[in-house]
Amino acid sequence: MRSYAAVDLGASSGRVMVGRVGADSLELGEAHRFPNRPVRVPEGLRWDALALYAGVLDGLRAAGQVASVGIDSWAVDYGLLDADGALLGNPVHYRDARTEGVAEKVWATVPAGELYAATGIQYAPFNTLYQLTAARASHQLAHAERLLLIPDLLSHWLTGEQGTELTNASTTQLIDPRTRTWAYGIAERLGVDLALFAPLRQPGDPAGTLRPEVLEETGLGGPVPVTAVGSHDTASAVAAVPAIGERFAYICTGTWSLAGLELAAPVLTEESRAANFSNELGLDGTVRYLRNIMGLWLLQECQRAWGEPDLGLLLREAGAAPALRSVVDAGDEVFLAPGRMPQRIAAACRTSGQPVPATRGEITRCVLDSLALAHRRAVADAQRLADRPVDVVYVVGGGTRNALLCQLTADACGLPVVAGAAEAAALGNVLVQARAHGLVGDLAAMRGLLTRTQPLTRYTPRGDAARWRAAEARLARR
Ligand code: ADP
Ligand code: LRH
Repeated sequence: MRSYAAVDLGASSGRVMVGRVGADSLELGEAHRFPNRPVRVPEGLRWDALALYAGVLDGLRAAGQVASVGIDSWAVDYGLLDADGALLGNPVHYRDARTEGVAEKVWATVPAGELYAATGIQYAPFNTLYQLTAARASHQLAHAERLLLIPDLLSHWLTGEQGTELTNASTTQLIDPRTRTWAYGIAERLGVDLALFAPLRQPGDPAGTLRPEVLEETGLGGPVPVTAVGSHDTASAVAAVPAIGERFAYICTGTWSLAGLELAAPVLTEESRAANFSNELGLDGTVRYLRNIMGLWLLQECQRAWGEPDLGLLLREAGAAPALRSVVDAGDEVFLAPGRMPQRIAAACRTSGQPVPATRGEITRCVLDSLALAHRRAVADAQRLADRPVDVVYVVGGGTRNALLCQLTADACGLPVVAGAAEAAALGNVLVQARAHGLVGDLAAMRGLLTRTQPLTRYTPRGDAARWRAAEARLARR
């Protein structure tokens, strides 16, 4: 048995998990969890990078002696370092308003169709490319010598080494998914200096060892290697989908829902662009062909607006509320920014001519029905666009703890749902480290180990397909 520490930073919380891996065993335990709270300062919405790093150090201390450490986090965001290696300001949050209207400026130089054909990444205002364009005239970018994506930044602070891990790099919209390296031509035309980025790293590559000061602060005995993992949390989570064979779709449900397929090659058609699917890079040459859906963010923001009532109670009220009464488009950018979420949901229902949910239970039900509907659309569209039929939908991430959401997803998709690990990203993170140390085989072997060791819950679709079709039609008519 060997122990690995998985640092997994989600948009709502950070955690340090410890995975114990044996010849045919895999156990995961939580060493430390801490909130990840964005901070609004006069210049905008920022991540508290130092609080995250402090949480990581606390977590490593709590984890105890491990064979290696791996880090994954949410995508697209980055920290800038100056020539002395100092962080230039707090990393900008992807929900910050600075990217409003920026994509159109980028498309004036490289038309959206051409950009998609070269990078395979769906339009989202916060893609790193648009963030860099928004920051072009900023003092910080002018003084930056290095750009490190969030997991690479934390890895740098732990080790002193720098790299750009590939799966997360693919979310910058500056990677060509066919060559799996930088889209040099796109970067040049858009004036992005690729020298800002440290050399690319693959999942499984060594990423240095914990610095002596880190060992001292965490009480660990050195040397402790840091191993590059699929540092995009969704890459790690998809690696930990307990699937057998190829005919499956996955939905990673947390702050976001990422719904799609695992493919051997990207789909770069115009139809795919119009349907807003991304070709993010996964482990072992795979492509994560998926759509970003607003996810449980919608509920998190309602909970915040309501003063954080008990989630179990809310879900029970939602379970008792009328089904499919009103639905909103859970992919709609209007829900991206924080604040006033219950009102925004009510407004969307009102303008689409549906009953306006009033109670907390009704609003929660509207969110869950809308998410399930968005899952249905993504799973159906992905199959059509990639010409890959599926028999089952695997759900992983924090949303697996929400049985109502899983059941509604099965109902909406008309397919069995198998709910895997709530902490799938941490499991994928651990497995890639274990593999780099020779303990596990290829992706199929990793998934085999998961199916033998992790509890799975199965949800069978209840045959109300017509109601979901009708709800879908209601949204399409908007
Ligand atoms: P992220 O990694 O993006 O921060 P997670 O994968 O941790 O998100 O998922 C967080 C979400 O999981 C919460 O917002 C909540 O909706 C859901 N969740 C967590 N715990 C529970 C629970 N006990 N019951 C129902 N839902 C839960
Ligand atoms: C989920 C996630 C998702 C990205 C978003 C910014 O945590 O990494 O895959 O699109 O955050």
